[in-house]
Amino acid sequence: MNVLVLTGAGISAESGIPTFRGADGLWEGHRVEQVASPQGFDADPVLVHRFYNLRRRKLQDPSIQPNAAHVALADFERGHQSGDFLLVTQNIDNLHQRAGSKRVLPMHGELMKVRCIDTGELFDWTDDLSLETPHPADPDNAKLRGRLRPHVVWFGEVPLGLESIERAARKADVFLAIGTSGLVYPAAGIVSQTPVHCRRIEINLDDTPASGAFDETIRGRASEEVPRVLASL
Ligand code: BJW
Repeated sequence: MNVLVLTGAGISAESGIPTFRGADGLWEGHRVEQVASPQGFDADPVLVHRFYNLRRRKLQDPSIQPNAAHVALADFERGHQSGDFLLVTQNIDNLHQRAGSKRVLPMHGELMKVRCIDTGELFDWTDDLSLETPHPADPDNAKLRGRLRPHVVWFGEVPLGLESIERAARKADVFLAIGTSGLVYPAAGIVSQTPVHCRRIEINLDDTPASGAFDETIRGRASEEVPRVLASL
């Protein structure tokens, strides 16, 4: 049985990380596009750096920990011997990895990494980032200051690992979408790449625009429903 899982902000909500489009959506007063697009970054890099700095700091707060849904996915992967497994996450937090998941594909990037705007080189990162941050490759070079950006995929940019995702979708026997609003593409279109025989299961607090594409729609909290559904597979 080949299993493909897609997770979104809802799976981390119960770990204390706010969703994007919920009532308590991130960053009071700022639309997602304002802080998550190359145009937003060009228009106000200080604001965008601040947005990601706050999130990077919060992710390192000891109170933010993987919840039962993250742990259940990691446990399932460990015990899954009879087929392929891939966990595609739209989340830039590292909670799946911290829960012990190995085959994780963070299609919208990773908050704990930064990228050189000029070369694409990646660096692990725990600190704040600013227009003054020295470049780790050449810290004394003043021209390279401010040439780092968060390693995240903004609107209009191509998500990571799309070929691997499509390959996994085409051969999936089970597709599980957890805590995602189904509004952002291409993630929202993965369900339509799965074969006819695939069992498609959506776990979410509410209906989403994608719900109609699923065979089973389970309404409830990820921390309760994910362990239950995985145990039943
Ligand atoms: C719970 C829960 C609990 C809560 N238990 N559930 C018109 C039509 C189609 C597409 C487009 C279009 N116009 C433009 C586009 C493309 C655009 C797009 O999709 N826009 C739409 C908004 C219309 N997409 C792109 O630009 C993408 N790139 C692209 O298309 O490139 C072109 C290309 C593609 C393929 C090949 C070649 C070229 C890039 C998208 C990048 C998205 N980036 C962000 C920011 C990442 C960095 C960061 O985190 O800051 O990704 S935006 C933001 O949305 C973030 C998320 O990963 C993403 C999805 O959000 P998610 O995870 O679904 O969260 P929410 O908050 O929306 O939903 C949470 C859900 O959880 C809710 O449903 C709750 O009910 C539920 N929930 N608690 C269970 N306890």
